[in-house]
Amino acid sequence: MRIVSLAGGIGGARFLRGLKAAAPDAEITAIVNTGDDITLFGLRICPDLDTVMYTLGGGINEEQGWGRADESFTVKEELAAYEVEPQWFGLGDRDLATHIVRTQMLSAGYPLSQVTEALCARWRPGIRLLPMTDDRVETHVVISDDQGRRAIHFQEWWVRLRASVPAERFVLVGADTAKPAPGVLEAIHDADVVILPPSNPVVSIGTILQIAGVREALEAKTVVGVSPIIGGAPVRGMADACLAAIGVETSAQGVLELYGSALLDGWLVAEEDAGVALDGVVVEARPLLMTSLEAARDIAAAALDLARSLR
Ligand code: GDP
Ligand code: FO1
Ligand code: CA
Ligand code: CA
Repeated sequence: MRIVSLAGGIGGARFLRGLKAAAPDAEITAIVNTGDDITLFGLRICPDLDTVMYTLGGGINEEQGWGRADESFTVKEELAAYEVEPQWFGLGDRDLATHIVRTQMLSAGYPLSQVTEALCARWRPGIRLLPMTDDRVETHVVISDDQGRRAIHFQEWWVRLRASVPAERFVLVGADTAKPAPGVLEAIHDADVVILPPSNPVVSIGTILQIAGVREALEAKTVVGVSPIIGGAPVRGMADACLAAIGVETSAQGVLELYGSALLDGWLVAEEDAGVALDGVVVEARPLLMTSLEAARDIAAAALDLARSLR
């Protein structure tokens, strides 16, 4: 069986780990958001790709959900001693090696998709990781503060401001000319089943859907989504601030309507959200907390079962 899953960072990564366990013989391709990517200190950082790669490769900091296990921050301390900015982004020593290898390969002319494949030769995530695009796209956030109305990088809004300043809108800089990475449309076309994991519907899944041709390719497939919103709140992170910015209610119903019946065929919601409904989409209620690998596996198995029943 060929499975395609879109993915952001933590929610996508934990779901994919469950999916691998639920379908050990399947060929799984993850199409990963790169709108979070940022260049700091001359290094290209791809948080969502790295979160998925480290999580499936056994190198993730499990408690934090991003970054490396057994991490140290000597380089960060040394940069701070030089008073160079930004100091609000936590780059660990082990993690830095990944960014150095990536930046070196990008500078030599390799596209991000090939760089990702090279990094995965070490981590062996057991699935194929594809960046949504090889082109440079970055999510920026329009805010108003004492400096007036301006756009800042998504990481500054998320990490430095913790989404405390309302987002007026998100702009995916570079999206108008970005092409899907090699293999993205082919993987969707060849997939038996497509899954939208419980990733951020605005700045993870919503971003991938903005890449030319992706939404149209998905609409031709059997697509099952898993709600990242349980009982009117994100399980973790600040997806509520992202949904508010685009005028969508933070609820399993709100995200279902945002994705819509042209994209979704099936939608898994948590048991407390039973009653959520939309014409043209089959909704099932299940425990949706990924508290362990087994719990994530059961959610993935339920998504696959629902997809099979809809094909
Ligand atoms: P990020 O890029 O690291 O923010 O990660 P994603 O975009 O992949 O996923 C973030 C979303 O995952 C958040 O909106 C959370 O609500 C959701 N999430 C995290 N853990 C769980 C969980 O255990 N169950 C469900 N249903 N959603 C979760
Ligand atoms: N998230 C934080 O909240 N603080 C950090 O200092 C931070 C550093 C960081 C470094 C590398 C990396 O791959 C991820 C990192 N993240 C950090 C997580 C990440 O940037 C955000 O959670 C996501 O981009 C939102 O999906
Ligand atoms: Ca992300
Ligand atoms: Ca469909």
